[in-house]
Amino acid sequence: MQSVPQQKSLVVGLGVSGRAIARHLTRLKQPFIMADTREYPPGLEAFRAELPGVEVHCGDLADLDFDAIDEVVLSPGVAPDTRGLEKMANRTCATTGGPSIIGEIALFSRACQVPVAAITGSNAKSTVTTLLGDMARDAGVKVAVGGNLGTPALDLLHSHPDAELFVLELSSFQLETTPLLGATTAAFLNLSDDHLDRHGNMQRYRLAKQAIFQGASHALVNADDSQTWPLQAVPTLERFTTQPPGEGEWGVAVHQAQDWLMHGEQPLIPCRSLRIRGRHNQANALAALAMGTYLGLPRDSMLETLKHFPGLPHRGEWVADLDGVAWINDSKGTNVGATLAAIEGLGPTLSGRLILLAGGVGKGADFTPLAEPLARYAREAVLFGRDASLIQAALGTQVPVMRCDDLDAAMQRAQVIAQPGDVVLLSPACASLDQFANYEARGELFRRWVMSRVRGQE
Ligand code: UMA
Ligand code: ADP
Repeated sequence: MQSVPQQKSLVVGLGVSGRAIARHLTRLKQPFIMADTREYPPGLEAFRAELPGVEVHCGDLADLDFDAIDEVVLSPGVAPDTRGLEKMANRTCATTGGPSIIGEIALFSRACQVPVAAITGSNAKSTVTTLLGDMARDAGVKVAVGGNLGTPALDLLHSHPDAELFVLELSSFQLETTPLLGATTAAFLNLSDDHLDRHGNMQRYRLAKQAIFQGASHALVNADDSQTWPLQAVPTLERFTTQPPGEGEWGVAVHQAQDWLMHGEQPLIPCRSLRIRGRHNQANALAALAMGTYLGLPRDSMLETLKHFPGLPHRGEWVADLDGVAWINDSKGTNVGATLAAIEGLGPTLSGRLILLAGGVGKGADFTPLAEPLARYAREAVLFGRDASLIQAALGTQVPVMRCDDLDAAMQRAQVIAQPGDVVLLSPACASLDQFANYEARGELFRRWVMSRVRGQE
């Protein structure tokens, strides 16, 4: 058994987040040891090179002497019920009086002195986080943007000592270990099946995300998705919707014979002035405008940023047209909610049919919601990857299905059956990790494949 001196923290996970936690505690001169449940974690050598004096434990956490540990700081990928941690689960931290198992964002909240805009949801977090960050920057605010997206929050704190605002994308894994975030403005954008392999059921997944409202001054929720509404009272509550808004709500309504983003009865901008497309992106724009308004950003400046915002790669990104067929990369569609938004956004605009490329790691999700919209719009669902059979079973007999070994084969199949006016959409409704390093690698393969055919035609 490894002995640990009194009042040490234990940091679990040698990845991006764990290294940011270790740097932060080093700066604070707070004693800690690192641990990773893998015997040979890939980040070990890099960690030792960066922080050579730090003790590292690799393997089963149950081998550690938890009597000498005051607080455990988990990386997001490490579940709080990991073997060994039960020894800490019901303990109170002697130093803080709070729970003895926390995460990186709890340390961030303790240290951060300036306003925080926090964004969660099953989908659209990165889009809204980036857009709000751009709006703040364009309005002249010294803003730092990161969290689950890009730079870890604790690294941002130190790389941006003069920041006037932090805009953070936060995952359910991060929020689950954040007892009191204290955001100035906190948005819960939407909830659909995701990460059920970690949280067990939708109720626990929702509860983890609800932690975003702890200590928030302003809560922004989705009027069309009651799962996002706070379970406790919040000082100021606002709502966005893709329907005509009620009083004080942010929504979409017809004005001068076209759809506009609205705040209550006030028209803000015609939807067709936005570069990002689809109802779901209108919701995203409204969320950023609502949060920006609460933060005091000037409206004209925010609308100007919004007009030019191109969206992020791998999120409904048009790659090219091949023989009259549009190929769209939505590789970040890693859950059913995102894929539904993509199908329902594209479906009504099609002159032909949709060919959906989907599959990978399903994370325990229910795929049946895809059946009805695919029956309406799809020429075929071309399925690949580990959980292709689960998707096929959920689609039933209403949707023609073809099974392929991998994405490359699925794209070849799509090219054979596509007709002018069709759209080939990669929106897998699954994580990529069975066949790719990450969703970016999956999207890059798609992009390369399409562009090689485009060049072949030149
Ligand atoms: N590890 C253990 N035991 C476990 C699980 C992991 O010891 O049971 C160790 C691994 O061996 C590895 C380390 O933990 O050494 C990895 O930690 P991690 O999985 O928390 O990953 P990080 O590299 O620290 O990245 C994390 C987030 N990863 C996850 O939530 C899985 C990153 O989000 C985030 O950008 C980063 O912190 C900085 O905040 C990624 C993600 O996929 C992009 N997020 C999910 C999503 O967006 O759907 C939630
Ligand atoms: P996140 O960071 O939550 O994963 P992203 O902005 O990266 O969010 O988008 C993830 C996926 O969700 C993409 O496939 C994107 O097209 C889709 N998406 C974007 N906005 C929405 C929305 N409002 N509702 C549902 N899906 C959305």
